[in-house]
Amino acid sequence: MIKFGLSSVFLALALVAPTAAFGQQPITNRFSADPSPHVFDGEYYVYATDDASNSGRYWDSTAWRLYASKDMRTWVDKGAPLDVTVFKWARPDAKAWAPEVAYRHGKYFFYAPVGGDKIGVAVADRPEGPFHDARSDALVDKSRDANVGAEPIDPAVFIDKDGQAYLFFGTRMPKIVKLRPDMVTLDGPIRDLAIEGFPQDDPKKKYGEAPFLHARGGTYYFSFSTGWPGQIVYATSTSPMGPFRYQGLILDYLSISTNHQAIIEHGGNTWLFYHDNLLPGGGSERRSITFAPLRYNPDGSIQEVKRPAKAVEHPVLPISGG
Ligand code: FUB
Repeated sequence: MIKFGLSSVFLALALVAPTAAFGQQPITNRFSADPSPHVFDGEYYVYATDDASNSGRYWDSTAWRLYASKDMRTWVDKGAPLDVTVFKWARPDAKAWAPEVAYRHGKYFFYAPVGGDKIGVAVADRPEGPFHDARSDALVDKSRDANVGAEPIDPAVFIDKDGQAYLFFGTRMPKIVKLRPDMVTLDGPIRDLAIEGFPQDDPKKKYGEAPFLHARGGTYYFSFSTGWPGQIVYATSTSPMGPFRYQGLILDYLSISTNHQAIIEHGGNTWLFYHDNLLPGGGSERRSITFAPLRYNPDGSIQEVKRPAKAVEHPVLPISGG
């Protein structure tokens, strides 16, 4: 029988503990939601809805939040890179919901749902800002544009390998519109995105919100939340414009009313970012961001991500101030 000394046991635990933490702990002890994760110049950035500054009764914060990390273990709170007052056309108390950021031509573009009926776009030279309004009006405006749906929120930008950029957004019906190379102008009509093949025996399997597109090989994966509460599910297509075919579950219902995901690939790894109820005092309006490895089967289908059964009891990662 091989005997291990206590010190070698501690050493072994120390070596495995950081990996085990992935997907089990919030990236910050500040309430935050709707992650928009990115890798810019080898550093990880997560733009977020700031649940810490809302009323606790509704998602009525008016600024977004940014967290950064060099190793995905220690995250730095970079403060508020943008607030709604940057958009002069917006009411100063307009709610700031799920953000998206895209990089192109040396600029960082911040797609900001403002007030539930408009999406603004701001631009900066650095990931942390300062961001300024890239237009003098909204990029998407329910009172101006056709076919924006009930709520033009939850923007997600995908830039294809041919350079074409697409903006996805919307609740209950996913919307897609091309962006011009300047990234701040719509190019053509806003269209409904078709998703076919939802299971006939499950009326809860439908599009709710949180659209997100990523590609792997020649396949486009469109993931989204099924509603309130929602599961994260996905559909696939051979084109970003669809039609997409329903495939299956990525992340099951949480204990809170919303579910919102984003997927990044870096260094050969794929990560699912989402929000959950992981912090003391948390709930549907006080969410927390975490992430987990996303794995594919040999046929390209996505394996379900199983969140820890008692995730809420996991300790909080250390955080340093920004
Ligand atoms: O954070 C406000 C809203 O909750 C987002 O826009 C939705 O995606 C949901 O997460």
